[in-house]
Amino acid sequence: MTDPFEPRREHRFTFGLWTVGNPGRDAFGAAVRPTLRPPELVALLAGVGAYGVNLHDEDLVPFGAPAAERDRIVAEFKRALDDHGLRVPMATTNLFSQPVFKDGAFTANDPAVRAFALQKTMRAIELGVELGASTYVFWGGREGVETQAAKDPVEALKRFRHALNFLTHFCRDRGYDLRFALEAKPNEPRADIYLPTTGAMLAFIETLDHPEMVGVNPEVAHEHMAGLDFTHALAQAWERGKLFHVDLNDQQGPRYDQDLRFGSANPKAAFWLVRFLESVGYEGPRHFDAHAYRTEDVEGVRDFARGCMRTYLILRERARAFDADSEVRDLLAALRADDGSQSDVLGAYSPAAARALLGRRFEPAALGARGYRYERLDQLAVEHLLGVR
Ligand code: GLT
Ligand code: MN
Ligand code: MN
Repeated sequence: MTDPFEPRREHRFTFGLWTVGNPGRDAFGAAVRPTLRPPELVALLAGVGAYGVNLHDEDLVPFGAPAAERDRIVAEFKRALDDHGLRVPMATTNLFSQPVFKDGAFTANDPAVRAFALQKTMRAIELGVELGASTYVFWGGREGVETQAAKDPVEALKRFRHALNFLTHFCRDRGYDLRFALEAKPNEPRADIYLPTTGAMLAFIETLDHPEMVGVNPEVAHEHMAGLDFTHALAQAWERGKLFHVDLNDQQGPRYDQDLRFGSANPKAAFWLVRFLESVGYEGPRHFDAHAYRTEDVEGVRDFARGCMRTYLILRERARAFDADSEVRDLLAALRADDGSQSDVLGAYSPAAARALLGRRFEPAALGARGYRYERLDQLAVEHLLGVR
């Protein structure tokens, strides 16, 4: 019998080169795994059933590499992609590792740093387009401060807006069919990062020259670091047609960014978010921005990658079972019941509707006495999640 949770190409799962390629270096210790070369990472991902691989410019081409070396590396990488049938749906720029970006990139105080950040991003966009990417992610890791003395926060927003406008114009000039996806994070590596949540990004997008080109890339861990509900972030983005990409991983509460295996820390939150993505018909890539525990060798990295994808597929099946459960359906039908008696006042505003509403008598005590059966509904979700139903 075939395993229904075996990841396959058609599931469109993707990983960053920096995720499966993470050698386990952290703030307290050195690398614990060999650094695999990009073509080796392509082979590893193909071997576990992934659809694609995403990258920062520097994940592939070392910072400052001469043009001839860049071309050789890119050609070798493309051969590996072809040999293994992997795609590059998303690309991004590393604007955080080099010392030049220690004060940020697009929001840095030094105009030469801001200009260099734009140049580096234009070159990275060219690379992404060459590799066939259709989404370009912006994660402003160092776009923030440790002290409010450092930067005018209003000026910082203007600088960030200028950069994104410049880059959308650049893509249009070049005829690139690329959509930008902005990724929020509240802190780390800066003490406080600008536009710290998906909601903040969504408001900012509307102020751009080409808002239609720009959406979001919410990350589970980042919203959880801010103590927020991830599904709500997804929903707000989806409702505005702005869910261009998603970074799936996990996180234990509001602490440093853990980038844990998807669904490993908070499977219930993962259950709701998978149910959401599947029920609305999200068609973008399911990208895992996570890495294996530092205890793992390369085989453990494969376990990690398979685990992310399997858990997604298992939760998808669990969510379907929950929604097909007749008791769940009955409870939800009761919650959604509407006898139409308020439809005259709950439609669009009109002076007549306002007059009717001001004159209506309600029975708040009776309305307040109702039980909603959310306890039963949630227990049913838990039982589906735990596999006993
Ligand atoms: C970095 C960060 C991620 C971003 C990546 C894209 S790099 O690992 O923590 O959340 O998605 O720049
Ligand atoms: Mn993260
Ligand atoms: Mn991310």
